[in-house]
Amino acid sequence: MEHQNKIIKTALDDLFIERKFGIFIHWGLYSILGGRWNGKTTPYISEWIMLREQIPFKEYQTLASRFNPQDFDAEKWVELIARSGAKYMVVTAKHHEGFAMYHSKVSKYNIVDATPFGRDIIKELSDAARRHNIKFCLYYSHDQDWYDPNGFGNNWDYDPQKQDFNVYFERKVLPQVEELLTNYGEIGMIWFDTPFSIDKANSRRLVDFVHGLQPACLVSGRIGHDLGDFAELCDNGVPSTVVDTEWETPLTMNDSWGYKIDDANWKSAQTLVRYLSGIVGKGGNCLLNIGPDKDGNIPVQSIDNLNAIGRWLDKNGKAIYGTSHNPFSLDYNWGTLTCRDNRLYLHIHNFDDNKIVLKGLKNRVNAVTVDDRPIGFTQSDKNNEVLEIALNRSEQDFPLIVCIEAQGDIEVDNAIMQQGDNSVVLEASVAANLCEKSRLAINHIGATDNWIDTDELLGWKFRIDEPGTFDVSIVTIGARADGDPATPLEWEGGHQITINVADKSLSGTIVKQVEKNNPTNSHFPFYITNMGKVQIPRAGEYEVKIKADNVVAEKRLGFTFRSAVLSFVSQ
Ligand code: FHN
Repeated sequence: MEHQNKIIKTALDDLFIERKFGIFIHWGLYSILGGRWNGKTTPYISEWIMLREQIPFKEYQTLASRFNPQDFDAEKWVELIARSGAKYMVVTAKHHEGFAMYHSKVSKYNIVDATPFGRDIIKELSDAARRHNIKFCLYYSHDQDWYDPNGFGNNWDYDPQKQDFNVYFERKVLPQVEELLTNYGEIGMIWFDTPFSIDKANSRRLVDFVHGLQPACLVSGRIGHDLGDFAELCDNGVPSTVVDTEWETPLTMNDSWGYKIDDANWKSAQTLVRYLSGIVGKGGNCLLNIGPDKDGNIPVQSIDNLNAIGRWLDKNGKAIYGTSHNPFSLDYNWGTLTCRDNRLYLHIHNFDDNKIVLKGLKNRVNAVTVDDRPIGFTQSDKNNEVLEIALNRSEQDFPLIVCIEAQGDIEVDNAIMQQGDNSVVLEASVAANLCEKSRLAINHIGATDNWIDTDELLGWKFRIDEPGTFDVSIVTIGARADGDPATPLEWEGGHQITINVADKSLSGTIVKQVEKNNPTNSHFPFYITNMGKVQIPRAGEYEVKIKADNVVAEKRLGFTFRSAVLSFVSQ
């Protein structure tokens, strides 16, 4: 056991310290449909079309006879992935539709036996990945299988009462996982997903089975029952502050994972680099998705984005690979940080001023550089704590990386302080939970889950150096009550909230007064309620407490609280 733990630790370090950035590939029979069925566009993500449109498996399986992606070229795909700066890739070997994208002896419903194409793309991609030093990993839907009579999820062809998950698990899952871990060389990770029905014993069995076949193969957090080797955050989930364990976020480039003709909601390369930098700053890995089409072509928007990310990483990779997360308790309003040894990398996502303020660095600074060019800075003598860096706004194209070379190992003051614009941000994820019997949890987008009770109480201590008048606002965020990944976000308001700031109480009702772009995650916008003004007349340490006097929970969401913000108005 100890030996096995060591092997896993080495594999985790390789993936989560050194590699940081991977590419997800969703490719299957659903790619032929591109999200359209009977002349209409299926809502949400395209690889769920079989379930969404309740397509009988007998009809759906005929898609296989149309699968002939003549343009597929494993070498070209992997070359692009390598050029993007990604260091690992995860390919769907079998998604929820139940179709194996490799030559399986267990089920004839596979790409070699059931399509005119007849080639094993997993074999071709695994060979190409090895040539390019990309860690090769596989996605396998171990719980949902809408083709197998005993797999989970298909209740339009099969009667769930008559299904026996164990039969599917024994006859399909275990033998197919064995094929995947036996016939394609070293597999870096196996990405299980949607553990909706699997019991703990089977999750455990599958983990042990994987490690028995390949001890260094990591098991994703979505195996079920928290038995994975690392945490998998929700789709497109970016936490608000550092999560101090190995974790990964799967990220879409538009909204769908599988190819979807009518999904034009592409993120720009700049947005994607911000996601990558924001995720790495919080200690995670970014797994960015591409959904090739029925002919084996990667959408041109994805190709352009990957090339642009690669150019950014060529220049700035030192601030990503091999780094550790932001050493401060919060991100700054200008962006995030990473560090290695005595170097701090500032990832500047936005700046309105011509300078950046960094508070709380205890070390003296030797030099500040952008692209190895020294730039001007001042460091106040008092505890070295305020560092101001002069920046030229024209350098704002992409997250700009500023490198601080400090004297000695980085040491920081982790108190919550005012930002450069004198505002104070109090994130739910770093609050003290002051309620003994709390049922609250912080979810993968940094908001409270389960704030339904009125005895919940969160609090923070923070420091004010620039006293004055502040506008107090509360930021909430949407969530998915039923846990269905393929539905839109919901939100609940109408809660009566009291926030006590430096001994002054403000009460109000949570409404969507302002909708604001969430700077680190376009999928989860912020809804802001203004609560009023407070005066903090003197510098010093203060407290904020927040409680709900009444919570509306008709949709079972409750108060999805993300942060309280004190915006500086005047002195
Ligand atoms: O249901 C799947 C979905 O199709 C896609 O594969 C994503 C990727 O993270 N995982 C599930 C939803 O969370």
